[in-house]
Amino acid sequence: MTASLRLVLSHFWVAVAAFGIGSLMAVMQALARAGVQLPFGTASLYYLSVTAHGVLLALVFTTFFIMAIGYLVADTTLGRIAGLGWAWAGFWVALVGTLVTTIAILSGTSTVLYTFYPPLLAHPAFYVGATLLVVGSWIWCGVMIGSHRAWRRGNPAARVPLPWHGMLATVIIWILATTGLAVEVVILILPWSFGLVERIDPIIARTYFWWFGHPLTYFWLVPAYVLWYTLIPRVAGGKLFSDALTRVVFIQFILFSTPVGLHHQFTDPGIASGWKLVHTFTTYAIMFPSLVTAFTVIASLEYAGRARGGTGLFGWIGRLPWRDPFFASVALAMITFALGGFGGAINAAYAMNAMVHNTAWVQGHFHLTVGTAVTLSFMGFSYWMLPRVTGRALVWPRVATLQPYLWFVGMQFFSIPSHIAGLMGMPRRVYTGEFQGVAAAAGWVPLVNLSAVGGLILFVSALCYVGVLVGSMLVMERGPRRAIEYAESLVAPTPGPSVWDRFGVWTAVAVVLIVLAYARPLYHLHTMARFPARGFSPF
Ligand code: HAS
Ligand code: CU
Repeated sequence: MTASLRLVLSHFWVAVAAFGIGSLMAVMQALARAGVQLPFGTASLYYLSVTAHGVLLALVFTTFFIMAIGYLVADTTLGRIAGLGWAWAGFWVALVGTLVTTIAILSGTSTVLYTFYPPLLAHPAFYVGATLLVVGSWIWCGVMIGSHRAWRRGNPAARVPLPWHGMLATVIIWILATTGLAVEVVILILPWSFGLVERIDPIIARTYFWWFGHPLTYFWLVPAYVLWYTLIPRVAGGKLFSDALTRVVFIQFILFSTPVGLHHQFTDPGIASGWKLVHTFTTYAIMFPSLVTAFTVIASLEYAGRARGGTGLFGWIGRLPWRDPFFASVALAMITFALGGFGGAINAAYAMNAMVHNTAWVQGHFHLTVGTAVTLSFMGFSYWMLPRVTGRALVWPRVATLQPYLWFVGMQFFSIPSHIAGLMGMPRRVYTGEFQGVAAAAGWVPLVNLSAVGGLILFVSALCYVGVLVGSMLVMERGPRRAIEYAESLVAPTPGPSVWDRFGVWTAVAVVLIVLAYARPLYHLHTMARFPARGFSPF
């Protein structure tokens, strides 16, 4: 195996391990919330578990998986990863950070959930570890940009390969996003957690957090889109409908991912409502590339279905390779995302947000989006990638075929009742295990129980996923490696760099948009009389 592929696999296995542990926490939480008596059935252990679940899945699994995709795409499209030594350094820094944060959580001193909102106070090790994870990912960004530069020097007149175009957009989104996080953690949280300053301003901290938190979701989504656009049309037996539209989509994500974060703070005081409304509008702008994606990817699938003999208005759908685990994963992820995106539009509407904010609706929303649109795409990709990188076939192909369907069904059971319970007023992040038998919560109980059934199905699916991957490594012999090939475009891209390849210019425009969206509200927050809080931990 080449050195580059070893790097890809190392990131991949850390992601799978984080996924496995995070899933175990998830099923226990779903059962505990339904009032099933578990040995750890206390509120403090419940919140500890939710913290570990959120950090390991939303932050660790995604980041390591995306770094793996990035290196694989660099290796297979540019033919290089420039600076392997740096890449390994980044890997170890991120891994050590992950371990430090995980230990801090498991020690019971850092039950602050994955958003770590002050004044909830964690052990300093929690923040130091999280910082190292981000620093490791920055090194990844540096290696990715270095690889791009090296490739560009050797190929001044070439078009940026499409999968790489998407991954480079991911890198830029991540750098813009984590700037806000760096301000929050380095300037506000670390000095406070080490006791150097006594108080912290929760709203200012949250504002920097959501500068980071929203583009974080597109840092997850864009690599999934890279798989949808540049691999799935080929897996389905067709071609990508439009290379040009795809590039426009990736650039739009660079532009509009960040200046939207106030849509998480519609109910926060101290931010003028006019600015909140501005962020509603920019949020609707960032829905546009996803609508284009729905169009382009479905058009590509229709082309594939017809190439496979499908006729009539819908006859092509049945002809698609629904037994292929990668295809099925992405198709089910897309169907789920149609629902999740619809919910997102409701969240983003300034006035309607009041109906759903801080209710179980929100956890329903993000399990459809990051928990399925992204995660299920990554799972399917694992089945496609592992045999190609290791030369080992999948050990139980039928289990791999069934697994995405289980995830899909489990997630509908989990998420749809969560949405309904949210509309009925059930708060999010509340240990409902203690609500059983409470009259005011009576309406929620059947919905929480349905969610628990979903949690069990999801857990079986997660076991199948990890089992097939680990089993393939243990049982299957190494064979010849199959080539990694990307989808062709129906219309060949125009040769030579175009305006969509001008990443520097687009990044500069994105910075201007961030300044326009945030300068005034942040200036206002920093200059008005504030009443910062002492840190506390309820557990
Ligand atoms: Fe969100 C809260 C708005 C997308 C993740 N979101 C969250 C939180 C997370 C999250 C984690 O405006 C909770 C944060 C917390 O802990 O407090 N979200 C949106 C909007 C979109 C959106 C407008 N979210 C995502 C994605 C995520 C994600 C993607 C992760 C990956 N979200 C919000 C808002 C909140 C929020 C508010 C705050 C709520 C509150 O009050 O706290 C949009 O990007 C969605 C665009 C998507 C579409 C769908 C396109 C459909 C496609 C597939 C079509 C396929 C079909 C069938 C039809 C417009 C591409 C295929 C057919 C075949 C045959 C295969
Ligand atoms: Cu958001």
